[in-house]
Amino acid sequence: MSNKLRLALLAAAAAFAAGGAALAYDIIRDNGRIVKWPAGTVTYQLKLGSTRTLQDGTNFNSSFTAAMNSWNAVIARVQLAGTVAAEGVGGRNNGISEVFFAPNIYGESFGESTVAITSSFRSGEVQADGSYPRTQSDIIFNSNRSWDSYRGPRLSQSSLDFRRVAIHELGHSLGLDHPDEAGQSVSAIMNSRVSDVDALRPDDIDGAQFLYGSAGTIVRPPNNDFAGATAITLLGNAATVTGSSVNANKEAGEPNHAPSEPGGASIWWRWTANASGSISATTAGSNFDTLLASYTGSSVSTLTQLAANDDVVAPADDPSPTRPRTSRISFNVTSGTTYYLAVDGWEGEWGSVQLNVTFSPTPVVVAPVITAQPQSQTVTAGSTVTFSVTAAGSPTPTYQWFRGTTSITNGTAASYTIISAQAADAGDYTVRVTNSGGSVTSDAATLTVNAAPTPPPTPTPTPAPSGGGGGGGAPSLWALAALVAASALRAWQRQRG
Ligand SMILES: [Ca+2]
Ligand SMILES: [Ca+2]
Ligand SMILES: [Ca+2]
Ligand SMILES: [Zn+2]
Repeated sequence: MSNKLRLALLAAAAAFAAGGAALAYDIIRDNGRIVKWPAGTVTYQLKLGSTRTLQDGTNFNSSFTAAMNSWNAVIARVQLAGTVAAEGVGGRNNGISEVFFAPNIYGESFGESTVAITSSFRSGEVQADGSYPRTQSDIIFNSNRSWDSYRGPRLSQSSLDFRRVAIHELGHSLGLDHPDEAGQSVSAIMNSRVSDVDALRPDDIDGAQFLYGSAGTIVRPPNNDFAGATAITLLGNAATVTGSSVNANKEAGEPNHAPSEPGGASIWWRWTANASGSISATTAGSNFDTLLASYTGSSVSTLTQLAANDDVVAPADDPSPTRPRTSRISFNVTSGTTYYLAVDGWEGEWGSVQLNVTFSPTPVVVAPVITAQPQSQTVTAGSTVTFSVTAAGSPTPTYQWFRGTTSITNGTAASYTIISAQAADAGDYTVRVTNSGGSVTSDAATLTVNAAPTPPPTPTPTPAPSGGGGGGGAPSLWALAALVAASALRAWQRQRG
């Protein structure tokens, strides 16, 4: 909402830069002097009309009154008031401050980009504080434009939000100029162009209070400053903390909490990691358009930024005005280090903050340790044999069994079973237990396989069975057992003889 036509006595607006780096507002000056209303009530005649109901339920006169009240809430020596008058166009320098729609500025063109203008007059009597007194302000809204009244992001150029333009023009009437045209990059409703900013920003308030004093002591949030960051305690591995950023501001030297977003109303938390891992943090549940960033460091002007985010859903992914504008970050943490989290508001917005923090510890790696060794066993041929090992470790270990030096296919569990042990299975068994932390091999467990018990001897010696058509290979196991029985019988016969 540019005020391209700076009428007569407001022609000389100079850049203003006083005091600390946080000041960015611009004050209208004339002949080098501040121009402002004398202490008291400033009354405007409201000639906007009350008949049309706007999107937010107001009409133009009541929407303008709300705009006046947003300034009244923050300044002391002057208050703005309205008296509703007949709808119509006001008169230039007629001694009455008037607010109205008109297709031109007392006959002069609005120009292409101007949606409203504030035309002001002053007296030449220099006041005790060195300022000129403002005597009259007319605020003229371009009736060639399409107007409505609503909160939030601007809907379109063809549906201008009357309220934010009224707040802006009242700022001119109070004596504020455009900070962005004075070389500042601060977020402010006093910037020269209509934007998504729909309410006073901290910089606007600072400027108005410079001129008219504060409506009261501003109570900043307890965690407004980096040095006052509130400690977060995790329950388990998560925490949800709440706070208010109302009346928060930005410290000198404070970084931006999202790329290219200056913010302006930050509050701080801190958390000390007692283990390494990663943090995921969101502002879901907050009631305004947040910015969120994490840092390490010991002073606000020397911080190292770890992560920063404006919107969970970027405009490129969802251009709709209702996309979520809370923020989400994640970053790695090291045990023993203190981390700082700043929640700020886009363009200095503020409100109720909810900060949700989730900690994911890095898994601890413990190399495997065998707590119970496999045991040697002596069995009879044909028995079922199970070797077992018990091992601890993280991550959960894997197993590989060996007979001698040969790894056993399928021997990959904590126990290994031989269904029917035979002499050929005899030997030394070991198991190697492995995880990402290392591996350990068990003691050897020896398997001894004895021959199966012989059947009771019979009175008639039984000749050893032949291979019986089984070919010329080694005797079958049954045949081997029979041979053993036969030789035992012969020994017995020798003893008798
Ligand atoms: Ca007038
Ligand atoms: Ca702050
Ligand atoms: Ca955001
Ligand atoms: Zn302007």
